[in-house]
Amino acid sequence: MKIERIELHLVNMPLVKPFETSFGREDREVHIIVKIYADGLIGYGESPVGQTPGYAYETGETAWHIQSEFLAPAIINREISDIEDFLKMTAPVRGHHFAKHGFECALWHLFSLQQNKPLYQLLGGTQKIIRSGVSVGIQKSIAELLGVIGDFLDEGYKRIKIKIKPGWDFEPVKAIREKFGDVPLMADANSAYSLQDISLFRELDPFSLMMIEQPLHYQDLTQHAQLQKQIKTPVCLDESIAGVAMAEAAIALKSCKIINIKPARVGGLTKAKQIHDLCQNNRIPVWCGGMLEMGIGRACNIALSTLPNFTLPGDVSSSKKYFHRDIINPEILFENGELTVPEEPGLGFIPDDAVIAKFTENRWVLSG
Ligand code: OSB
Ligand code: MG
Repeated sequence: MKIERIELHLVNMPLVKPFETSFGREDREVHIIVKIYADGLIGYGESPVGQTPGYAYETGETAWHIQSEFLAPAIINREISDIEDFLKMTAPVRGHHFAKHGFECALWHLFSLQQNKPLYQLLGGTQKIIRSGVSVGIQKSIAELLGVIGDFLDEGYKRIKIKIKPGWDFEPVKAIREKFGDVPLMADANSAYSLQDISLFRELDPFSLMMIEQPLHYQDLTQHAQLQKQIKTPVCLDESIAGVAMAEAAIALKSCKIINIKPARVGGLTKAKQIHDLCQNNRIPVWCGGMLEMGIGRACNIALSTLPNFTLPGDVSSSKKYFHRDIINPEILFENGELTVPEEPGLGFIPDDAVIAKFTENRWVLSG
């Protein structure tokens, strides 16, 4: 198909509740919605950038720059017959995975519409029902944390992930175990610790967490391998797996037993699927992480989660956990922690241009 028009929309939506991690607190999400027009069809993608370079180096401004100055000019007016073509045309741009993911998702969406198939089938997904947990940010007190977790358990979510940081780690985990028994529980440190904190990780071992996510430095693989040798809790990597090469290295070095796959972090669905396949061949279970996506990015995460090695509940969750009104119809709703994957061609959810327009604070267009 020939790429006729590309639009960027900077969409700014308040979160239902502020989300706090070891690297900061966000009360709104400002993401780039990408629209690509070809053959009378429109594909949508989302770049779920943070407002600070606290999780990844990209922000809305860096992604906008890369998309408007490099990615859009590389594909406008060009014939793209499959995703491989897009990856070749944009290979000269190194890194900037969130920026690339927004474009790649829009193209996957276009191909799924053109072939009249759901995106999950194009990806090779096999699971018809996917399961989700929730990621619970750092709260003001343990009492509040227990309240929030109780509400999510009542909604039926399949596992609880809490964010931890030094000073908010052992006590909250202990309190959750005391109040909720052996609920499936894990902790995400977002790189807040070092190997010097080994005594804390040993103290956490008896709580039988499903895993501890990204305890050490965001680029590290070797120290995670040393840590994994000394603790029983499985180490899961998030930030450190910035691409296929890092996943290969992590497996070779035994840096982790589980990998969190986020398409935005690894540069799109193609790379996400490659990491999935690699993990499957090495018997490393994976799950789909989240970046507080709006509906388009979330629909893309749902499609990815249907691949067979996504055996652990993800952070996908219902729209209403994040936003008062999502940008797609219908909104995403997990019931009892489960969602039946839609069979309609495309993303399975219809982007709502009126809602997108209402929250858009900047636009950019390139026409062929
Ligand atoms: O580390 O998984 C993470 C949110 C923003 C940045 C990083 C992370 C997260 C989450 C929330 O844990 C995932 C979600 O619910 O979308
Ligand atoms: Mg994480």
